[in-house]
Amino acid sequence: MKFSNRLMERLIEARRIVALTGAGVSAESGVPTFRGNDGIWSRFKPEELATVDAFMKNPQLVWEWYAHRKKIIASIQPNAGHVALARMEEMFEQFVLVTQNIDNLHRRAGSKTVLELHGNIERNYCMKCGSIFANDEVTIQAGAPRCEKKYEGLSCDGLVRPDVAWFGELIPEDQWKQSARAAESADVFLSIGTSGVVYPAASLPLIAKRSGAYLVEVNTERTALSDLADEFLEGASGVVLPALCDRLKGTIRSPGTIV
Ligand code: BJW
Ligand code: ZN
Repeated sequence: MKFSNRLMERLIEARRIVALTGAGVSAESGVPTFRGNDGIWSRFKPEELATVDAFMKNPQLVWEWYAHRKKIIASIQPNAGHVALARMEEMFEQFVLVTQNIDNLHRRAGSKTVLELHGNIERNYCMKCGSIFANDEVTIQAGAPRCEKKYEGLSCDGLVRPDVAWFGELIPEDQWKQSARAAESADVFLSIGTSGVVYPAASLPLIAKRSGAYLVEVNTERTALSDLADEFLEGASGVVLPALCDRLKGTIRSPGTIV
């Protein structure tokens, strides 16, 4: 795969890289994307599964959906795209990975600086007392799991929910602030495998571009961002990213050092 001289120059000169990832990066691991013909939202209505109102109305249904997805995600592995991003982190002085994905595959692939905008499917929390629970601490029962923490001898009994961001909910403030700050100071911003329609995540490439970053998109299809991007790299992230990594290897000797 060929990469432009301009892209290679910008990457070699870059000190700060930000990569924003979406569901497309996990597609090659077997996690379905949300939009498009085979996407989750072609079969399920987001307002029936991914809002707090939907959860309060039918916690059992929403939990069944999450239990199914938790099972799929626990049984799959990071793919070559995840691994390439973890390798890239080692090559640059600062490499911030911002993900909309909740599947934890970036960390499992070895990425260290990961900001999670939409939460993590491996965590759950009590809506009453805020206690955090790992998946193996949650018992899925009729209705929905209940918090078993004891306060002054009495069980909390609050509803436990997955620690993910649903539509209409604020995304985690600390993750957002760090992401926006990283986007503002990025030399190169990579938008990978996301349709770029969900805000505020979708504003990160715009913030980066406005602040002078070189904007690169990796996607199997063009998106609303493509015309604004300085480069559109068409293809699967599991193919494009390892190729880019190989091209960078031998060009960048140690973080920030041009060979
Ligand atoms: C490949 C590939 C391969 C395939 N290689 N590529 C401004 C304007 C309009 C609306 C809003 C706005 N600001 C806020 C809103 C409301 C809303 C929103 O954005 N709505 C729009 C959809 C219209 N946003 C929110 O509600 C957010 N909260 C918020 O803003 O709080 C403030 C607020 C509060 C109250 C009222 C109003 C504002 C929260 C958003 C939470 C999103 N949650 C979900 C579910 C997470 C939990 C779960 O999974 O169970 O997050 S929805 C879903 O979409 C999921 C994803 O992270 C997110 C983004 O999807 P993504 O990753 O882009 O996936 P796809 O499927 O869309 O795209 C995949 C791409 O990959 C495609 O382009 C393919 O071509 C490509 N691809 N294979 C490379 N191998
Ligand atoms: Zn509780």
